[in-house]
Amino acid sequence: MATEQNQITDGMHLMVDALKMNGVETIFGVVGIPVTDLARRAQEVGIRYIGFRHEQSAGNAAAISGFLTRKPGICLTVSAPGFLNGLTALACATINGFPMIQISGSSDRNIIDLQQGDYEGLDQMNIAKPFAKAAYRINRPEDIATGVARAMRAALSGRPGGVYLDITTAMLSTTMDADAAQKTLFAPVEPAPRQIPSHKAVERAMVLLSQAKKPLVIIGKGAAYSQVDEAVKEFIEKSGIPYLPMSMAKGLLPDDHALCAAAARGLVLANADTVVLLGARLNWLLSHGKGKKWNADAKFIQLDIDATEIDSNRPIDAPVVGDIGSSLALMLEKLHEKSLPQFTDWLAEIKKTKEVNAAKMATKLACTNLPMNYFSALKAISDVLEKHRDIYLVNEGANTLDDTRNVINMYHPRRRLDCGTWGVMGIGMGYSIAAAVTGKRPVVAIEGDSAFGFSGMEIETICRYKLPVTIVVFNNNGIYRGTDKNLGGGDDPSPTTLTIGARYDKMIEAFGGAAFNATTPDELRDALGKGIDSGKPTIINCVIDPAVGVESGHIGNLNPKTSIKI
Ligand code: ADP
Ligand code: TZD
Ligand code: MG
Repeated sequence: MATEQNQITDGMHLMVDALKMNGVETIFGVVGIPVTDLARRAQEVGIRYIGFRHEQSAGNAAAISGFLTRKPGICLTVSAPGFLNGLTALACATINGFPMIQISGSSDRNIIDLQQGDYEGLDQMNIAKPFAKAAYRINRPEDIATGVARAMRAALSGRPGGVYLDITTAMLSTTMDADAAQKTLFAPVEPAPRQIPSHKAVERAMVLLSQAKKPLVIIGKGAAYSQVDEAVKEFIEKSGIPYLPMSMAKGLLPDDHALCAAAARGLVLANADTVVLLGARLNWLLSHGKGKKWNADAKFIQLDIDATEIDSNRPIDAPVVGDIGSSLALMLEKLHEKSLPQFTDWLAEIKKTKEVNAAKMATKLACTNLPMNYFSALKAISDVLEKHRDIYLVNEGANTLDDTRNVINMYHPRRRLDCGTWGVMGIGMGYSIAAAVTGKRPVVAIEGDSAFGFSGMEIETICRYKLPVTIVVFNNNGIYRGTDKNLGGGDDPSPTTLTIGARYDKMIEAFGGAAFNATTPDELRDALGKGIDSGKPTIINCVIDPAVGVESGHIGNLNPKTSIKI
């Protein structure tokens, strides 16, 4: 205790003690009034502090470290603008179901509540509420342990999410007897309790599954988050049911698994008669489980920890509400008692489609045109990543996102980190930093040139902490493509155009990182290999044909349908 000689402590010291007691190993943040000393003290007691250039990236880092570790990631922000900068990431964590706590300093309640205009004054907790799973404020040091425990429990239990924890300037400087303060500290017992589904629900699901002729399992990031990788694998292999991985569930089973139906996605959605949702929501990413992509007569079994998710988009025939580990364990017991029939014809149909689609993909990947298109560039990247199957792959953009997801195979759980449920741009550098810091492995970030711009300044953070991150910027001069013209005929670039021929690699030279410009697949292969092998911060500016991108990547259909053509 820094203040031991006079036997007192204060809110700031006690807050750090509480975080330490709760097992917090890393804080991601940006300092300033009133949290600078809190970050200093955290470092002093051995909590790693990673200082960012913008709170949104710090928040994204916290969120994804929560996904990777099943412990809430901690983001520290200053009052008002810093708090608001972090709030997008907090909202994003909540939407994605990632456990995270944004701890923000705030200014004087008496001035805020009377709206008298404090320095960075804002009624932060009330603003955070709609974007967070829960929001709390600690007004007295004696409440710190309770506040932290409530935040931990709210972030982790049930469907995980983002929690806001407000710490006032007055509370941080309020003193307290040191012994009495220590006695208030505790860590919550079992903050993420198991949720066991009812036997009836499991029985109902297994009866339905036993009647299936063309079953399909859809594995979502809820299953990836649960870290019950062996149970998922056993369920798929023992049942012999083909599966589709959602984007961040790729690698839970290796993408080259015989039962992986990703390359026959259209066929399986349109024909499956029984669908098992394993920690995946029927949101826009699955066309809400209805419409022309789906077999209208399909029956649904849904495994989810959140009962309110069931029936959210279409009736669910067999809900299994519980944590995936508990639910799968009970379903596996039933499978061991009585195996399902073999799905020979269904699997043969899928295999045939996979082979046709694989041949089409091989033709695309073999393209030798220059400048490179997405596929020839991704083929070069894939050649290198096949030798580094355990790296983290961070990915954002439109075409850059969709084509990378389809081309780059994943072989290990929780290694693909991307735009997630909102399709948000700006996660790239925050996710890369957290993956390197928390996952302690090399990271390759494949970034659209527009996407990279949202968090690009964090390359300084990557260099400052000497992180093994290689960033490949797919530079097609713009959002979706770089060839659009200003319809007004003026000199301004079109809304989708970025700087033609920009050299994103040069940016990292300012901070001592390695820079490559790749204009051919060979140059790209060479640069990526060097970046990964060096373990040093690296940017590769990868020149992509500006004309080949399609509007909004694979989701152009979501644009408003105007009857007058632009
Ligand atoms: P994806 O985007 O991969 O389809 P979603 O984020 O839409 O995945 O869905 C994940 C689902 O997993 C959420 O509905 C969430 O409630 C659920 N979930 C999260 N953790 C668990 C868990 N431990 N057990 C069961 N379900 C979980
Ligand atoms: N702002 C935020 C926060 N998220 C978004 N998704 C968007 C804006 C809109 N948007 C997309 O949906 S993709 C994208 C934007 C701006 C960038 C696409 O361009 P890119 O990728 O260079 O990253 P491609 O390869 O050129 O398609
Ligand atoms: Mg682009």
